[in-house]
Amino acid sequence: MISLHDDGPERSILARLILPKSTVEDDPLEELHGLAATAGTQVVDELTQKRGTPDHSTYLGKGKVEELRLMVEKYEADVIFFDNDLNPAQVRNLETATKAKVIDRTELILDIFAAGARTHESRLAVELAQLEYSLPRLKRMWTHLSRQSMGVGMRGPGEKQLEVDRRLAQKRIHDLKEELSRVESRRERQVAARNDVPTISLVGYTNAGKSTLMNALTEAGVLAQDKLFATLETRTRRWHLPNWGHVLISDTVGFIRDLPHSLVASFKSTLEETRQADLLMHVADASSPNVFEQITAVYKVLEELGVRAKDTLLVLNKIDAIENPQLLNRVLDRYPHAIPVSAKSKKGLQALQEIVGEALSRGFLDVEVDVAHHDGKLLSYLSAKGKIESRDFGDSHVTVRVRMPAGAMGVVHQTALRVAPTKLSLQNTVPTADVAETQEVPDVGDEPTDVSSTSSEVA
Ligand SMILES: Nc1nc2c(ncn2[C@@H]2O[C@H](COP(=O)(O)OP(=O)(O)OP(=O)(O)O)[C@@H](O)[C@H]2O)c(=O)[nH]1
Ligand SMILES: [Mg+2]
Repeated sequence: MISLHDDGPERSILARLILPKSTVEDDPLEELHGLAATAGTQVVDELTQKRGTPDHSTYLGKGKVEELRLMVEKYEADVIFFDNDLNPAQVRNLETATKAKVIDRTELILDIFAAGARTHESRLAVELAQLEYSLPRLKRMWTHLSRQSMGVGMRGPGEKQLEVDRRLAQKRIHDLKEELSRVESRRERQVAARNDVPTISLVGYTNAGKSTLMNALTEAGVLAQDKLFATLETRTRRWHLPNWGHVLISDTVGFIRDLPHSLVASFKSTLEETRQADLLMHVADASSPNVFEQITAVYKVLEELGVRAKDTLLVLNKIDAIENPQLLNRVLDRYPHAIPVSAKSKKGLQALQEIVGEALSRGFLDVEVDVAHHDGKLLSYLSAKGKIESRDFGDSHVTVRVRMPAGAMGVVHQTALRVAPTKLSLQNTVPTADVAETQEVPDVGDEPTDVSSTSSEVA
């Protein structure tokens, strides 16, 4: 955001209307505070109000609007951020009453995304979401103007201009959608073509520590920051899982509650890795007082994205920052299979690796396949779909030891001379995650290789 003060950043005031159905966190403005800071403003004051329904013209009640006006005056504030979504008339009325710019939750999130988008793909996605957000507002503003200042049949210049703007916006939305759908199908094909290695995708609430965990596991050097939406693109790295071999792990954009629908939709291509991943690692910030709401919000976004029925591991991060062990127990009571870790101190990472290996094994089989020498087709199928561990050439056939995705076995059975479980298969003993024990990670990953990113990052 542009600073209007010579002496520092824009000054903001936070406001939230708490409606009867909303979950009220311990600090109802904590998240908005983070968003306001990420947008580069300095928060100078805040206000909440509980009400049965929003006021239809000013969203908050009259008394609270007057309080806001006084706050703006006192601190020379530039902008008021609302944690709610407001309609255009409410925004306008509040701006008139308080003499400050009024920005609702969706607009603030879009602004942060716009400021952070670095790749061609994420820029397209944000522009589309922003246009879709403002188009109905243009339209409503237009109806409002024509009703108030112009009689029937009169076409003032203001109205004409708005109509032109609206048409331009619609055309641009159309073009952006076309371009994004091209990017989407290209990405879909790219990701699908990599079906030889299992893929794991990190998902989670923004600021939960996904990038930090990715770095801890693979030495990837992905940017991790104490700000919301530090990551807006997808980066995929090779990860060497002891007892398993190479897998691909990707880190992507974080989620937030009530994420604007248009934004979710336009980030589909960025989230393609997630949509096609074999396993999701859902990273949650166990030290946050809102951990339950955040976990729920992430599952909701995954559903909106159409990512269902997938093996998901819940990883409870930041256990080093939990002062009261009761808090962690509270989360573990509800999610007994969750894996407590600290990406920062690397506690619990060893156990995490073993559990990931175990989860991947569920979909894979270690088999010994006898293939006739002339059956080149099956031989290449095995190396395309599976991970070959050894080949023994006999007189009449080759014996291949291979780890295959269970779903690819049908084809193997059609022409193989013999298929049997591999003797001496890898052990899948999974020790329980012990929070109290510090576990250093030996040999995590090899050279960090950026095998794919949604597009190159700007240095
Ligand atoms: N105390 C503690 N802090 C952590 C841990 N993991 C991450 N953090 C901090 O949490 C903040 C956010 O970390 P990121 O890795 O950027 O989080 P993210 O989930 O990638 O966030 P976005 O990309 O913004 O969605 C940073 O300040 C990290 O240093 C942890 O295990 N313990
Ligand atoms: Mg990140």
